[in-house]
Amino acid sequence: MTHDLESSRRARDADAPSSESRRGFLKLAALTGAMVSTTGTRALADGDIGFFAKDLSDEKLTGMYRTILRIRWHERTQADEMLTNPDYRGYNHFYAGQEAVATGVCAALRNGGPFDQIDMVYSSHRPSGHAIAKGVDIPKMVAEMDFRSTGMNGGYGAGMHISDPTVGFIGADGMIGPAPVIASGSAFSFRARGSDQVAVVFAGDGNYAAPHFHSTLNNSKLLDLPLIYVCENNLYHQYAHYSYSCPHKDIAEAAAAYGIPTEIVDGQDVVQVYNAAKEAVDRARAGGGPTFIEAKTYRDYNHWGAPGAKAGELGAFGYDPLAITSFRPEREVRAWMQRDPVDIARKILIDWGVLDDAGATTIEEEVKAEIAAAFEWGLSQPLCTPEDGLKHVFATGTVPARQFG
Ligand SMILES: Cc1ncc(C[n+]2csc(CCOP(=O)(O)OP(=O)(O)O)c2C)c(N)n1
Ligand SMILES: [Mg+2]
Repeated sequence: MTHDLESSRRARDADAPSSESRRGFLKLAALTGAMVSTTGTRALADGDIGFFAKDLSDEKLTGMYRTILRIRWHERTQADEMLTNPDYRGYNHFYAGQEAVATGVCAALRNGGPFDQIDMVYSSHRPSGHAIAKGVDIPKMVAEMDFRSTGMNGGYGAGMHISDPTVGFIGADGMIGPAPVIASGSAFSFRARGSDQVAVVFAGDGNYAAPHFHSTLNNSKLLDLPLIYVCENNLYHQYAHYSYSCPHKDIAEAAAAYGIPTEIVDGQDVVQVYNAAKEAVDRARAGGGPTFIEAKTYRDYNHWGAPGAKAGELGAFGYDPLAITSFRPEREVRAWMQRDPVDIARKILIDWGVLDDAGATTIEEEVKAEIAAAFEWGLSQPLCTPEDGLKHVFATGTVPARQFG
């Protein structure tokens, strides 16, 4: 091996230009490098934050920061409702900690316009971040999650079945496994119709062990579908570390085996996520087929609801009584919370001169007020009634379900 490297180095040196022409060669190489970076076709050197996000307008970058904050304050407010309000019926698998993933990906998508032109997002059982980043009406989502009849889905969807096709948020999915297959079906239809739309699926590390993961990647590669598979590797599925069910350290290795371009990103850094997503979207729109993005991330709360959390504070610590296999060490949770996606986005925007500290704080205050108003409106909406229970189905009668009045 060493010998091979040595001989190839000698061969390369023999071909190298002389020192005078080498300077010219280096100048040319530098110029070419500059051209490559200004055309924005690839990220800069390893460890650099990449080109695409640097090219964004201040307005777009500020919008991404606002989206991260909206998700964060939605989650925190909902957790507080669950902890303090006995009349609150809603629940969620909280997305706090992972905000930069949904925000960075959706910022690279087409989210507005006619239904047959916008990009489609398929979500999971942890959907509120994806929904907000795709642009759903937040007050209506709040109402929906509390089973209100004027909610986004008439109170029928609640936490795990929200959807809003008008912005391309095709919806949450309570089952672990199928969403990537359904998303690849959308991607197939885009290709069949000759549309340049892109389908995105967000799925956790837990999806690796489902057969759908493998058939989706295989088929989307065979058919060159415009599909972006975003694997949110937050290290755990429910209470089990992903190493219990996956032999790879990077799940992206498994996607690479299907011949799919892969990108591993720091899921706490919205700029890194955006850069990877933009490259994937450009590839898909141009007919270049699927991309697999693995975002390394972490959730601040426990798997479901707010056990271990305190009202008014971010995060959940200590033993989750629902845990059956393992639990997350408190030091691990605190270490990840040191790399908070809100703080990272704020710092980048201030470093880049997009915002100053006061401007960033003003946005945060505006978002807190917006989310407070969303909850005030959502939780004042009429509840579903037993008569609503069997609407839109063939059966008649009422449903004496516990969530009614
Ligand atoms: C088919 C199926 N099996 C089991 C479950 C129960 N379940 C809900 S969430 C979850 C773990 C999901 O983990 P992951 O995909 O890593 O997503 P995360 O919760 O970390 O966001 C499981 C097993 C389910 N919803 N569907
Ligand atoms: Mg997980």
